[in-house]
Amino acid sequence: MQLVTFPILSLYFNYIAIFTTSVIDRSRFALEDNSRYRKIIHVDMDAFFASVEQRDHPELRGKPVVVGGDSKRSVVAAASYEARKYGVFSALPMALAKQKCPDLIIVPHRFSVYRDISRQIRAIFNQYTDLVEPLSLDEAYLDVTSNKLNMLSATLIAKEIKARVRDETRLSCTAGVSINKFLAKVASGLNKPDGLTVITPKKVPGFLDQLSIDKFYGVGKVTEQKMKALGISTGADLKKVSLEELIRRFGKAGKYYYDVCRGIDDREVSPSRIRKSISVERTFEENMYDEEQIKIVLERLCLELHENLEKLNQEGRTLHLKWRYPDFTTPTRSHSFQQFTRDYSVIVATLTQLFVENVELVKGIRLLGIGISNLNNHGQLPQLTLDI
Ligand code: DCP
Ligand code: CA
Ligand code: CA
Repeated sequence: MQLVTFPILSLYFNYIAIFTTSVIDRSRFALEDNSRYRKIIHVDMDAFFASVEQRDHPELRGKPVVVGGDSKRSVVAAASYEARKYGVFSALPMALAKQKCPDLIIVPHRFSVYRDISRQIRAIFNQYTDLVEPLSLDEAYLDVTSNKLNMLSATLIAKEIKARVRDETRLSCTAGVSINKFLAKVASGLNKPDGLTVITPKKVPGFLDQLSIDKFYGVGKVTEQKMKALGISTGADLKKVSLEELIRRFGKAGKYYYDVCRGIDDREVSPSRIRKSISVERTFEENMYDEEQIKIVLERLCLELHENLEKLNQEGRTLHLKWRYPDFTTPTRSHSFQQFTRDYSVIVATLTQLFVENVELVKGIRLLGIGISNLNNHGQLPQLTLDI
């Protein structure tokens, strides 16, 4: 919400280093870091989908724009900074967004364009290091402790990356630089848009002590409320709670909270694991015999598969169908294409045909599953979950 106070900044290339104010400081960070600390950068594109639409449609620039559908059930996927001034944010129901901002311009998404830009920025990251871990289409962690250009200063790398992203995509991003993933991620959220925040090793304890609990990455709305009820509203408060109590109250995450408020986060920046296939399945409570009913389930599964492919920025060449008879035999059939696809209608048509041609419905079926393999791993993204 603090974003609203920085609308003008998006117009300029702004280097905001609230924790690193001099060149001397920065080089010291580099030296210190070189021997004792990792150098992690987190980069996140500003108002990603909305900025892309403003880039490609100049008439939308400076206007309140959202990307999303315009039906009753649609929600805002992305909001331009101009739209945010009206209290319009992502995940807000579109109807409500229109009430808040009557002049709102609603633009449909162009997912393939966003995916291409995602690849472009990843190619820029890869010029510095192979240790790039995308968290979603528009953000990634980079470990630049040792990097391809032998640069000592992570801050300088972040500045270069910001400039290259701007040159090559005509879009702005915000970066955070620090000694681990947690701090880099939090740092990149502080000065949006077009910001760069560096938390040097020396500044880490003071920074964490004053950091309000809702800014801690990994503390969601529910946990925030729970912590507030326990009198924890800053990092300093969190540090006073024992490990035992945190584990008792928050389970496994308790250890994570205990560590991160002390500046400890040993998670590696791990480039995406290569995924071989994506699948979804349903087991029925009772054996199913009715073709129309099963086709409804099949369509539902196809939609889930299609959505997973979009989420993971993936496409594949081979579709699989599997089904289980009451005697637990589980046949499978597959069909391959020349081209990669994640098209919903192609998925439905292909799997429906496999289903009609192969499944002996008179026997009844107790499970239906579908999947896709031979994935195009170029655009691969890891699962969009918080790995704590
Ligand atoms: N996105 C989406 N649905 C959501 C959240 C996000 O489709 N519920 C998409 C649209 C965003 C993109 O992912 O543009 C990146 O999400 P971010 O959370 O990084 O948000 P933005 O990039 O839009 O804004 P910010 O400048 O705050 O990062
Ligand atoms: Ca973003
Ligand atoms: Ca993001």
